[in-house]
Amino acid sequence: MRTEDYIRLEETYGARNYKPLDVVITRAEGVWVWDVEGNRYLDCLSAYSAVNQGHCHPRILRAMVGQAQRVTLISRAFRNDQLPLLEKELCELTGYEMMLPMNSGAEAVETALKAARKWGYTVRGVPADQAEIIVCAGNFHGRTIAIVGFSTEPQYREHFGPFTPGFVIIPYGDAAALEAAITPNTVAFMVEPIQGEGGVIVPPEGYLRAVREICSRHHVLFIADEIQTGLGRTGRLFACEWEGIRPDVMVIGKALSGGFYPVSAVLSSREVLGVFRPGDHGSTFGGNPLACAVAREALRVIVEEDLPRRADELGRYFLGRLARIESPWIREVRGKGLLIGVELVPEAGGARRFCEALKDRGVLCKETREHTIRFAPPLVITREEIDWALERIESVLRE
Ligand code: IF1
Repeated sequence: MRTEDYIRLEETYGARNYKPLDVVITRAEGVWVWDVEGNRYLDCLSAYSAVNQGHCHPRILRAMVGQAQRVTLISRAFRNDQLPLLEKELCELTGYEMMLPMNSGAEAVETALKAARKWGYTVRGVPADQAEIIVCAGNFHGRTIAIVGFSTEPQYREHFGPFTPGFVIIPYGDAAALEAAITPNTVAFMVEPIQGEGGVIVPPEGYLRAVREICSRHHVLFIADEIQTGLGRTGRLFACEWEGIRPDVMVIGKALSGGFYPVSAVLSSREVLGVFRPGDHGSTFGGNPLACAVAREALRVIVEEDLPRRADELGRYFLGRLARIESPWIREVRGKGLLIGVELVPEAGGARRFCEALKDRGVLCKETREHTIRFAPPLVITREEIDWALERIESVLRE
């Protein structure tokens, strides 16, 4: 079968909840992917930062196959020999006291929201069903009804109501707005250290330190959604490290499995995650031995291959080169580490056609918020591979 045959099948049988580029990937390794016609592309999206370790990393593959031959899933009705090891290793790596394993990022976000509400009622004494959680405009935290209910993107909300009450929206990057929005019923503030889907929006220097201080002073949980910015992407193990602050609750996912399996987790203190009693919360696949074995190896690869430092050094190089491109189309180049956005001027007619042109030259990337091209290659990329991509990016943006 050829590209158009696969596309026709998808158009016949698949719901149209995405508008993918017309490239049909059949194989991937490291930063490279191949389509069904044998064409090779450099992946500059990394499955939205889920393959920071590079596609099909051999060490994670070996861990997955080995575990899959022993036991994959037995539910949490019984214990297994992988979850306790992941819990210990992840808590030691991050410095948190406890973790709760889930599968998708949205499920981990929902878990963090439930923990914050129950902490508010049982520890802070907020009146029943009065808990408020503050979030930012331009947020992306997943696609469940509760989460899209506090999205500010009309398309994510339209025709999906009614929504969950108890969420307050403030502008992103404005610490004073957080101070002003806190009430005696506020239990938490949830924020992305950099807004990925919002268009790679980096908040003003000092913003995370300011909101950390405000949350501490008001005894409000500071929840960082590091599902996309975490695990090396921005040049530190976690993006919050750039401002030297520690969230009360941290949510991770995506690269936690290196792209092999949906694995997510909530990390926090005993005071917060200790509110869960047996039967309060769970999921069929959460914390299964296969997921845990994969996540343990995915974390080892991030640390042992020094991926955060690579993202820092190569990100500065990549961003610096992009910022020097002479092009009438570029409005702003921004980002941190290897999470980079090139915002185009409206006259450029939207980023999509530049992504199509880049695909034709062998570079796969994705537009975000219509006018921004996101560049987020796997953190194992080399400087030579960045140069290879830059040649093509410069030629497309100079046209
Ligand atoms: C889609 C966006 C990125 C996330 C943050 C939670 C989640 C995500 C910061 C939920 C997921 C994915 C979802 C995917 C596209 C992609 C995305 F464009 F949607 F926003 F990366 F920027 N918090 N982001 O980025 O995790 O449940 O998906 O595992 O839904 O189209 P998930």
